Amino acid sequence: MNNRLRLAIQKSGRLSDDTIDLLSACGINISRPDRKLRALSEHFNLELLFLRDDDIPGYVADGVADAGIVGENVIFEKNKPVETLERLGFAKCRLSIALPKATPYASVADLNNLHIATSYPGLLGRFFEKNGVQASIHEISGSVEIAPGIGLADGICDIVSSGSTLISNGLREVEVVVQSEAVLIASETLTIEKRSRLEKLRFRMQSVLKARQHRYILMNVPTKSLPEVIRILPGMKSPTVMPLATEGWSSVHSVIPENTFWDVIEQLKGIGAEGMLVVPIEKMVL
Ligand code: PRT
Ligand code: ZN
Repeated sequence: MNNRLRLAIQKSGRLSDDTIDLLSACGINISRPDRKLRALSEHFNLELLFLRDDDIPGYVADGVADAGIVGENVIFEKNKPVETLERLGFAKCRLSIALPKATPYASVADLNNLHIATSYPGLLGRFFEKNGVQASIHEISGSVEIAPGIGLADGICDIVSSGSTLISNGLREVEVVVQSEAVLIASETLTIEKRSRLEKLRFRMQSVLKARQHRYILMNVPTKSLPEVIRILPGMKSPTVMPLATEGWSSVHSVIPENTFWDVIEQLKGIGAEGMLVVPIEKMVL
């Protein structure tokens, strides 16, 4: 019975929707009556614990949860002994130091003697130490970006995503302390049975994440252009090629990475590909 895997996820916040979507794409549907703090998923013999993100590394390190989904920024800050298994591709952001626009800044040495407000004292302290900066840290738990404006600090160290919060508070990003995204973490003391269940979950996640990074493409090309088409689709060992009823034309099917997608499409169009269809992929099992 106690092979049931306990996965800690954020109760409500920026990670919640993407986490639930990912689990659901992995065939794990969650019913959470009355927004309870625990829920079971019948399909995968999984128990979910809904927690504040800050508590997730500690719960996983202590073995109360077997695994968790949380932002790397929180893992680095808490500095708990957990194993990071997989980067999940959402909640991408960075922890950065920002100063009022008018404050001159050329290098980290300009941070000396400043007073910086942050909710990440651990990460910021380590950044200062690594860079030989002597600055003081003022720990606050929220609305960090207003600290310089109200005279509480000379600058801030906070999460940045689009950068618009900094701009609207008259701040300028001067140093990136760390890049972050949501990750799957595991306890270092899992039993063999739990480890094997977690590997199954991880395998499903990898199939979903791979699929999200690729597109399935179908097109008609002049048969004489096939060698060039195959050259343009370099990552693919063997695109599927089928003759069309119309003499001199072939249908080509292939899978291409999302990040090269538009370049590839333009090149294919350039050599006469027609009727291109681009289809999202649900799972990719390699
Ligand atoms: O209640 P709980 O403690 O669980 O949640 P929380 O309030 O501590 O965290 P939450 O839900 O706000 O964020 C959870 C995680 O999402 C963070 O730990 C990051 O890993 C990730 N993430 C991604 C972000 C952002 N993007 C983000 N933009 N976390 C916070 N922000 C905030 C940032 O603090 C700042 O106020 O958004 C503002 C900046 O956004 P831009 O787009 O204006 O730059
Ligand atoms: Zn939090």
